[in-house]
Amino acid sequence: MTLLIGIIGKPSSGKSTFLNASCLTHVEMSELPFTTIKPNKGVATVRSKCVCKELNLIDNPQNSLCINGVRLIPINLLDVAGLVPDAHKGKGLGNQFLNDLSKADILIHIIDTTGSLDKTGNRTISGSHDPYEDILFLEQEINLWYKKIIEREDWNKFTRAFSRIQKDFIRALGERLSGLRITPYHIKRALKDSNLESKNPNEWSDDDLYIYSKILREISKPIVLVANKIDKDSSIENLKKIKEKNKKEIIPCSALTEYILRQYEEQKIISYLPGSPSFEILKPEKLNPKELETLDKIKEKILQEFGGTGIQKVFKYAIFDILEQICVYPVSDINKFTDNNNNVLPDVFLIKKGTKLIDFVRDKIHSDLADHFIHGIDAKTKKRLGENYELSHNDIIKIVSAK
Ligand SMILES: Nc1nc2c(ncn2[C@@H]2O[C@H](COP(=O)(O)OP(=O)(O)O)[C@@H](O)[C@H]2O)c(=O)[nH]1
Ligand SMILES: [Mg+2]
Repeated sequence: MTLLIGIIGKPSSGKSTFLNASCLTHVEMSELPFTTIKPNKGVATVRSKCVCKELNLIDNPQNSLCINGVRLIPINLLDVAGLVPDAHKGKGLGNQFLNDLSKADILIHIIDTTGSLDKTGNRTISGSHDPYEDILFLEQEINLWYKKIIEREDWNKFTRAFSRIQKDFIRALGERLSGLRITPYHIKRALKDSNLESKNPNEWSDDDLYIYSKILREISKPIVLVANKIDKDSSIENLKKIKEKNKKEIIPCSALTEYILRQYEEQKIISYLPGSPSFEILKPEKLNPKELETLDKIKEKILQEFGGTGIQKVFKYAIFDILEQICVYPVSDINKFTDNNNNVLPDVFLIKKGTKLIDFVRDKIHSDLADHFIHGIDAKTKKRLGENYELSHNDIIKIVSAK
């Protein structure tokens, strides 16, 4: 299954712009809170150096793209409507918007770093709002949403059936959380990390329940912080202040800049590979002096300063650093690195580091193939691989099965 990234943030922080810029879709963008009522979907790509380079092959990818030796691997994005404080209680259609996030593997918090929008996304005196507060309130809303799903209306009645934490409690809790892509592993790890492993569930206090919800949320839907609108002077100041208070990584970004560059690129006025720290003007005659000035500013104040618009950095950080994904290339011919139709290095899959070969086959290729699995072969070394082999980044694998 393709990874799903949920884009969250208060109204007008730039979520739709971020989605449009990374996918070049055309979702309505506006200054008015709640322009986005239905979630908008898009497909973006994350980059990884392709194995075609090390093997000196010319590939023809099927499930991805390869540009100058860089694989562009699809990821799904979902832009949900703006979340306001008390969203978990239903404020601003909050419940509906939070439920849209159920299937997300990771969340990207687009922060309005300018400080000129209040918590509900309405304009306020510039600089009067501290964006750090948005980080706190939004994280809390997501945690409280989890808590609500866990405790429902009947937590006391529910927990009475369990005198201590056992398999049946973990299974029952798993059922409550089944819509959220939460595994028994997540549930157990959160019990351990919250020190609640040996506390009888019907003795958990409200605080225990919150801490458990928070830790479970951190494990199952981590939040990546993005300081958007970094093209504004006030944002630079605010980012400094946020970094003093907040130890988590925060990635500076200008979604609007990416959007502008990709539009010029679509019209072939500039050449720009998204994620790169520079662009080249191909048709200066199509640009008026004001546009030329804007592009100059983008080059100097964004690209040179931050090494890019930030969008690709966000994906790279989310997928490879936080979700710990690696790239695996299945093939059927270990000498030519092709599939059955002679496509060289046709597919690449993102999977979690440490995944066993048999689980990879079952989840990403075919359960039938997993059921009749004999062994795998590492196409680079031609070595046999057993079902418990732990896959590594850039492995090229052939599966031998009895079917
Ligand atoms: N200066 C600047 N403005 C931005 C940026 N990203 C979005 N905006 C503006 O912020 C406003 C709200 O954007 P939108 O994407 O509709 O926000 P959403 O409500 O979070 O989806 C629009 O006027 C955008 O042009 C950015 O990186 N820099
Ligand atoms: Mg929007």
